[in-house]
Amino acid sequence: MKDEPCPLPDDSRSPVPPADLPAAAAAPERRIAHLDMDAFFASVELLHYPELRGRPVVVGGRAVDRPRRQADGSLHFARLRDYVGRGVITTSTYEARALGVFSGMGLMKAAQLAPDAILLPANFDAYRDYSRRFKAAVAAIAPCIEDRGIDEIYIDLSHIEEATLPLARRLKAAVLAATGLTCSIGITPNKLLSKICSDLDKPDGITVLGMEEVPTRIWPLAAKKINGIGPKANERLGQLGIHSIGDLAAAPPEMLVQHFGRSTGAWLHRAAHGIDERPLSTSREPKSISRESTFSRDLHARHDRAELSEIFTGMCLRVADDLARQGYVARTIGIKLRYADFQSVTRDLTLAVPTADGAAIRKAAGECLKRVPLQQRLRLLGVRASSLLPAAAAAALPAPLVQAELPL
Ligand code: DCP
Ligand code: MG
Repeated sequence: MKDEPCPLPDDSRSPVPPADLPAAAAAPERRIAHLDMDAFFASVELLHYPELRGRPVVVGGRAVDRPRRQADGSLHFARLRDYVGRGVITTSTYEARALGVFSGMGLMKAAQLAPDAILLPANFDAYRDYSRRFKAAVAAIAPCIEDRGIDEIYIDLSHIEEATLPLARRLKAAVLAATGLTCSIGITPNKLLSKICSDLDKPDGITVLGMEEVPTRIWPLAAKKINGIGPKANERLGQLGIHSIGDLAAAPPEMLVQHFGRSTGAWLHRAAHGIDERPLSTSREPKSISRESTFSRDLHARHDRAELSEIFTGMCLRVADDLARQGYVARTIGIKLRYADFQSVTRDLTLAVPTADGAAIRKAAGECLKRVPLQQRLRLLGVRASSLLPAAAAAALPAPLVQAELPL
């Protein structure tokens, strides 16, 4: 049974109002918050090692050594400069960021910028635990939540009768009481603007913004601050002389459509004007289940065939286990490869019959693998199951329907 705490969306209203209709006319203004934890993994580590507060600290992967207890009882923490390997930073404290060290950066490269920064291993169980705690604390005040991952949520505050600022402070206080951690909140009429705003006053910030403030407070920001404008789109916008969100808002929509296609072009135009009617998606159903692994050395499809094949099969079996444990079958199986030069490719295959079977997943993933170039060495391999269906619902599918879809 699924709890449905949010008001039901009105199906008669299209999620995207026609272009000639101002958004405000389509529906009453909503009040949506985006809440994002501050330096999340690193902040959880600081709860365990309070002696590190105020120091530059980075969290690496699982393979990084844990702090060692010394003879005098104190802990010995590893320094970035002593790290050798291919790990990357998952996150860093604000003190480390001041030295130029950010998420995604290779640990050895980071060591050149901040050799004395403390390096800690990631402890995902602890992060998941704190993630559950902060979400439960928010849900006790405002139950309509869209879970966006381990450290961020959207919250619909439209139906809560409390002024925005006191409510935002109450949410932050509840998160702090439940976890000892700070977060930053953006509150605006929609998800797009709130996501931008939660980042404007980090850490420990509250940013409230109305539509009338879009020109003054949003337009000066870089175009890539819009969630959905990735590095590639940003580069293409730059080539067109579009750097800020204001530049984008001023660009003729036809020009955007010409360069980015009809739907992306139209979306860019609307996003730049702060228009976003997407409802919160409050379902708890996962969209996909995946496993991936970065190798400790680059592997070659032919020379390291046995090793790769073992890893690949193991990954497929783990995806199958995850599906079975969570009670899903998947209709689409995909793979992801990253080559030695960091280029990535993905391929997927839609099955006639949804499955959670390890052998079937291995077979489908193998088919995908045949469709990618394998001359270069590989850094990373991943397997993903998507288009998920609850196993019980799939079992109830009428057999003729399933059979009719079997390939001949
Ligand atoms: N993360 C990761 N790899 C990345 C980026 C992030 O593993 N490339 C993890 C570590 C982060 C967490 O996800 O702690 C949340 O990501 P955020 O982007 O919200 O970053 P932080 O919470 O660390 O910092 P901020 O205060 O900027 O939100
Ligand atoms: Mg965060």
